[in-house]
Amino acid sequence: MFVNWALGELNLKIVYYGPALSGKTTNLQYIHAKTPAHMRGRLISLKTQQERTLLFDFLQLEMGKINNLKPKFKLYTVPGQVYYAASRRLILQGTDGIVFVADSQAGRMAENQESWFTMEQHLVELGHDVRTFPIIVQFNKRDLPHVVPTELLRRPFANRQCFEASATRGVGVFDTLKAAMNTVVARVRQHA
Ligand SMILES: Nc1nc2c(ncn2[C@@H]2O[C@H](COP(=O)(O)OP(=O)(O)OP(=O)(O)O)[C@@H](O)[C@H]2O)c(=O)[nH]1
Ligand SMILES: [Mg+2]
Repeated sequence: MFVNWALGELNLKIVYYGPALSGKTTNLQYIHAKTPAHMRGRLISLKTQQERTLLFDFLQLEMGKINNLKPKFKLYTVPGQVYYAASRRLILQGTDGIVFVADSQAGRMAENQESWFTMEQHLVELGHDVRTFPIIVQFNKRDLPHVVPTELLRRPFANRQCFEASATRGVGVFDTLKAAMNTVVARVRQHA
C-alpha cells in the first residue's frame, strides 16, 4: 500500500499468481474489456511472440472513495512458466493481496501445487504471514472437460475464499476481483 497524500490517492497492489497457462492474463483482459474506460488505464502486456507473459501484465483501476482517499488498484500478473521464478518474486514485492489462479484440469494438479508452494516461499521471504495474507483462490477453466470437482479442489483451502471461473467466457472473473479488492481494503482499514 502507498498513500500519496498530496494527490489524495491510495495505491493498492493485487497480483494474479499461478502456474503457466492457468488464465491469469485472460482474467486481466476480460476486466479491461468490461470496465468503463474512465475507470481503467491501458492494459500493458509484456509478452513473448507466443502470447505468453514474459514479465507481467499491468492494469490500473480507479474506484469510489475510501476515507476521502481515491483508491487505485494496480493489478499485475506474473509469468507462470517455471524459469521465470525471479520475476515472480520481484512482482510479489509490495503486494497487498493475491489472486491465485489455479487450472481446474485434472492433469494440472502438480503444477498448481508447485506454484502455490513457491508462492508461499516467496511470501515468507518477503516477511509476510501466509496464514493471514489476503489470498483469493480461483479455480479457472471450469468450461473444459476433465476438470477436478470443485469440492476436491477446495479442500486444502478451508479458510480461504474460492471462486469457480471460466476466464475466457468471463464467468467468475469479477466475483474473484471484487473479493480480492474487498479483502485488501478491509485489511488496510484494519491497519489504518
Ligand atoms: N477453455 C478455457 N481456456 C482458457 C480459460 N482461461 C484461459 N484460457 C486459455 O488458456 C490459455 C492461456 O491463458 P493465459 O491467460 O495466457 O494464461 P497465463 O496464466 O497468463 O499464462 P502465462 O502467462 O504463461 O503464465 C489461452 O489460450 C487462453 O485462451 C478458461 O477459463 N477456459
Ligand atoms: Mg500470462
